[in-house]
Amino acid sequence: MSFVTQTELRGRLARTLSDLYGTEVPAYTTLLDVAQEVNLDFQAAHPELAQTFGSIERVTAERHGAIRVGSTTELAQVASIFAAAGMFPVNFYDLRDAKPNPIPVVSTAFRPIDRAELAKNPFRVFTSLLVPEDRRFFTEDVERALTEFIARRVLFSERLLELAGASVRDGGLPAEEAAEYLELTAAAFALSDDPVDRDWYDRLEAISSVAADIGGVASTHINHLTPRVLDIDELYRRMEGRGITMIDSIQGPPRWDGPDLLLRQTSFKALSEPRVFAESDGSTSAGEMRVRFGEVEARGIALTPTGRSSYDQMMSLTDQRQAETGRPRAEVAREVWSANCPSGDRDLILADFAYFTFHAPLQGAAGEPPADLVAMLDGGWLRAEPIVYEDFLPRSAAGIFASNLSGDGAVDASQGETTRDAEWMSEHIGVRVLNSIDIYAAERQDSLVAALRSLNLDVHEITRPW
Ligand code: OOG
Ligand code: NI
Repeated sequence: MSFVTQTELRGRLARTLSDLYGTEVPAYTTLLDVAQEVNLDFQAAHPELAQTFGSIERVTAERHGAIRVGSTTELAQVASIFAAAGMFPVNFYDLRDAKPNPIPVVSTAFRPIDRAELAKNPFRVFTSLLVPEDRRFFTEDVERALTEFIARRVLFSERLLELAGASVRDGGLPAEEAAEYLELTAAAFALSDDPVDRDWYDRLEAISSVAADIGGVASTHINHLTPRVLDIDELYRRMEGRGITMIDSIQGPPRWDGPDLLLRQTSFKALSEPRVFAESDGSTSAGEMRVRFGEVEARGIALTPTGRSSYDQMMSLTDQRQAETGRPRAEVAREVWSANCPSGDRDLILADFAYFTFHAPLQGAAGEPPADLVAMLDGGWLRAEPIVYEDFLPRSAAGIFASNLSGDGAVDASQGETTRDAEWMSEHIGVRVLNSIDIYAAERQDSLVAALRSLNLDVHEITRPW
């Protein structure tokens, strides 16, 4: 019988969940159509540029999902289900102190790590964990009720966890078991039609709609699935043209004349979905819930710590100038970027602002190579390729959460926070939460060592900007 590798399983998992979500949220299908149109048009107009951040096949199939869970036990199970498809936790995002809307969760994203795996299918899932212990959001009583409710529910069946364990152990699953794994995973992430306890849900919603979405129901679901586009501004216009109201802005860096940095995202509110509620008198009634939405993103180059701190400064400078002048944010941001951001690959490398891989062209330059990285690039001994940003941005994530919330919720800022970090998360889920900077830096270094070796040079013999 044929064997399905973790890589194949991931591709099929992405497709299975995308099909499921399409049946649940029809506007998502419209979004996929428009994203596809935008990508084809962009590719026709700019064939070279279209492949800068990954092959067109990769970009077309690319999705990120978002899910939310209630306890570290549930998160550890999610970690195992995704490890089965070659996806591992990368980065720790704390959204509890996000401004202006704090969200009572900490998050990570499960994704492939290796370049070759990312190229085959980069499916990633932003996964948020509720923090019921955080007193700024939840009183002791609510914490206890939440923890008990969550401990009682079963999100993932024994069988699914067993299959996931087998795939982790064996590097994939026999065909029949792979199909079963996909079916059970899809079922676990489908919107349930079980009645929702009205009083309990409302009690949580008064505190935070995210808390209600996570701990107010007995199952979990895909919150959104996000396709990638090559021109997000064009997508925004076309969606509005189809009568779908987008959120006010595109989160992240602005559109400008220079290179695409990191990640730009925008979203639209999904329509209300019918849900059955269990009332306190024992009756059931039809109701509506509006917790899911559509999101789309465009990806750019990964930034080094230097580039990232400049990015954060440019964002705050933009906030400050916008507050002072009241001018449109996109316009202010463009101005800030033009004045502060390196505007081409060479400058990005020279300022150690962004990550690239280095390659020695087959038809290299003639003569003796110079002992300096930038001079080698200038002289054609080496070629640089940008590394695409595979992760998320906490500020954008909080903005995406917030723009789709039904109410502001209640936060008691006088209470101390509960410490949560990557260490804490790693310990509680039994898998190391990686830092994406280490991954990008290693990739840059390995590519440079290999390229230089093919020119008979040692990496220690040349000077470079970092
Ligand atoms: C996750 C929000 C964050 C993103 O793309 O930054 C996110 C959620 O709503 O559960 O998906
Ligand atoms: Ni998202």
